[in-house]
Amino acid sequence: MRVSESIFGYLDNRPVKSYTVETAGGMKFTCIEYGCIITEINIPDRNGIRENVVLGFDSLEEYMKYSPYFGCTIGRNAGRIKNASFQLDDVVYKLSQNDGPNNLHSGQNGFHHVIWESSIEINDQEVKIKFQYMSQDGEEGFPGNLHTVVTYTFNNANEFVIEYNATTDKKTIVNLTNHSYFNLSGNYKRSILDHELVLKSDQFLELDSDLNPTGQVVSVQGTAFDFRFGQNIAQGIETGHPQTKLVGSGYDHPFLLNQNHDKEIVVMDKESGRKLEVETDEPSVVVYTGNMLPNDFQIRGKQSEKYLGLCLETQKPPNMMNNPQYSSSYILEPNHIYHSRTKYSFKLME
Ligand code: FUC
Repeated sequence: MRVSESIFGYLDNRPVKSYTVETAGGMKFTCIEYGCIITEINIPDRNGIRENVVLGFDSLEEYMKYSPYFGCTIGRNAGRIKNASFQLDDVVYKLSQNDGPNNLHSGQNGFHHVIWESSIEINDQEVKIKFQYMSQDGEEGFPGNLHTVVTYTFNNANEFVIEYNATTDKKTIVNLTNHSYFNLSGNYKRSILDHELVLKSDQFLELDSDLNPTGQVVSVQGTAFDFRFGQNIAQGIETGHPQTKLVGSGYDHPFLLNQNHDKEIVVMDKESGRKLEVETDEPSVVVYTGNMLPNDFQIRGKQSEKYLGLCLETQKPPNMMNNPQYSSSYILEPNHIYHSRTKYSFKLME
């Protein structure tokens, strides 16, 4: 395995480092200290042609100007919080309203928008890139000084693992994820509409018109949300299910996972033969099919457009800190550790 380090750009005169890891399996991965963003994942197709399978840019300026959360860590809380507020014990915490009346991905200056301190560890089998960030008590409205470590670990089998660890000095909520937009066609040649998705999920959460989960858990059986036996994204959208229409003809929904660490999320692109398996500790995955991707900028020479990327945000279902049935799972107390792990394995289809 080889690792190289360089300066990706400067933010307020501060250098932002990038790391590139090349594995013996042919994966070439680049990430940066700004937002822990994964800028590129290059993977061979069935003919051995190595191409990039995530949306990203080559400059910080573009990330600042356009990026709809490409490749970043989302925190302290992933997804929407209805009316941008939540209650812990007797205190109501007010967050910024950056998505109509709601809070989305923790506000303008969430974890995606800060510079993390990085270090690397290398041994024969693995490379680890570690990012750390100290979020101050009250930052973006959240209580507690929260110290977060995000670690990317690589091996030679084209697998990488994201681990999240966090500790606080005051009771708070934490729900972290990564917001990579995958497109297995390679260098964004095609949209993700003909990607096949397989999900070990019997239930999804219904959304309201602001795209917040209503709390209603719905069976996928016989609906556009049934990915248990595999379904192309386009096939599901074409059903015209009211919930797919609501989010702009696509998916932007939390699916409750039946199982963990057992190939619970699989995406395949038949034409390139690339396959991605995702395994996680988390109880759900928000499947977002890029329905709202703007089309007023270029992504490495390709015009951005709807359905160009597929996000698989492993996390606790959004907004459920406001639901008594789920709220305790979001809470992090002092002297406890938040820990969560998601593994991404790139393979070729048989
Ligand atoms: C996903 C979606 C949101 C939003 C964002 C950019 O996490 O759930 O609807 O568009 O990405």
